[in-house]
Amino acid sequence: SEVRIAADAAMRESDLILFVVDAQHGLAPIDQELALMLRKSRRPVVLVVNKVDHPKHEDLEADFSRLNFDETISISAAHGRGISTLLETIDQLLPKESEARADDAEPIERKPPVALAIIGRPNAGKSSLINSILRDQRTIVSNIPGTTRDAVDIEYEREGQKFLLIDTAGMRQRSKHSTSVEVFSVMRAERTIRRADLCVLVIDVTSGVTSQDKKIAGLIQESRKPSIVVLNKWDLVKPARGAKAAMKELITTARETLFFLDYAPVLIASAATGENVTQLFEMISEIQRAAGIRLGTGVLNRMFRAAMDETLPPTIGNKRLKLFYATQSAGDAERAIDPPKFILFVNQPKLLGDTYARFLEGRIRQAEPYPGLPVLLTLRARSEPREQ
Ligand SMILES: Nc1nc2c(ncn2[C@@H]2O[C@H](COP(=O)(O)OP(=O)(O)OP(=O)(O)O)[C@@H](O)[C@H]2O)c(=O)[nH]1
Ligand SMILES: [Mg+2]
Repeated sequence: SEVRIAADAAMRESDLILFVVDAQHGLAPIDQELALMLRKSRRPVVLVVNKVDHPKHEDLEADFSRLNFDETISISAAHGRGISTLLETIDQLLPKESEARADDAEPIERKPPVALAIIGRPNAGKSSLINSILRDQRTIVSNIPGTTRDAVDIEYEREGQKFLLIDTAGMRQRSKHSTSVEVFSVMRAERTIRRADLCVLVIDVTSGVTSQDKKIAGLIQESRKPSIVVLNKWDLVKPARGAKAAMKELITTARETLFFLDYAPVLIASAATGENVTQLFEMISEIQRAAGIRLGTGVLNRMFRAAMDETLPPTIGNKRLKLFYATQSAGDAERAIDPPKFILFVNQPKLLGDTYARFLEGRIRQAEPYPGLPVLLTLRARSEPREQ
């Protein structure tokens, strides 16, 4: 009866049933019973006669013809006989993707998980921050062992949004005489940054922003990744009075030191007490929301034209950048957080220059601040439109 219950449950969930029987054993009463159930289920069935290890066993199949299934295939699971035929049959009988979908009561909303890379110097409190996040009650946790000894991916869900928290080993300075451990820790961090949707840079506020922190921030900026800076261990420096002002000052100093990562909001928190840890997720959803904001083509072109009239692009030789048309890219729906990307059709892309690129980026941010997000500019060469 256990077999019957299990088979019954499996049948109800299946689009196609592989009914496996044992050729060497021959037709058994349970086979006949199951065959009856399967017919009632009205699902497509392939009768798979297993253990036909040798062509001379093929007549064993005949025994099962009494079960009267249209599709019968003899195989040897142990030796791989008949498997490709079986696969072809499965492929033919399975409902196509679209039909299977129509069956579902409700289409599942596919919100891709946000990969959050937690990076920073050794001892900054990265693992503690993750622990503090997981301590929160609104969490569903499961552990996935990382590919390396000290990089761990943790699945985490909060208010319907899935996250992948990536804990990394502390990034040590790559010195002249760096050990292989140091080199690998940097390489690993770089790889982690690449697969992250958002980088959380954890800084130990008791030591302030060090040159090493700046290096890591530089890696994030160069990879043009969405980012948040967390000044951790606030509990150790929080004054009894004037906490708000102290907080403001620490944030201002950090922003000044990390001026090149100016799009990253700075949060002061304590992994130890849990203070402000919730705010991290408020920031993340704000960044996600901002990533969805698009500037209309009309607005964008008027804005660029005005900016370029006001501050002329630099000249290289006697050439000056000319903008013909700008548009915001449609974006990549597969990415959990997709930074805004603008395509500028110009006379010569190399005439832009870094300073002027930053100026244009600033103008975009005046129209739409895009907190936490890099603003990406892609320049494409177009020949001058000819006068009519
Ligand atoms: N007081 C205080 N201590 C903290 C806080 N966060 C972390 N610590 C302590 O700092 C030390 C380092 O914390 P970890 O979380 O292991 O740091 P980590 O960045 O993961 O370090 P590595 O994995 O070695 O790179 C531990 O002793 C923590 O208890 C905090 O917010 N406040
Ligand atoms: Mg750690």
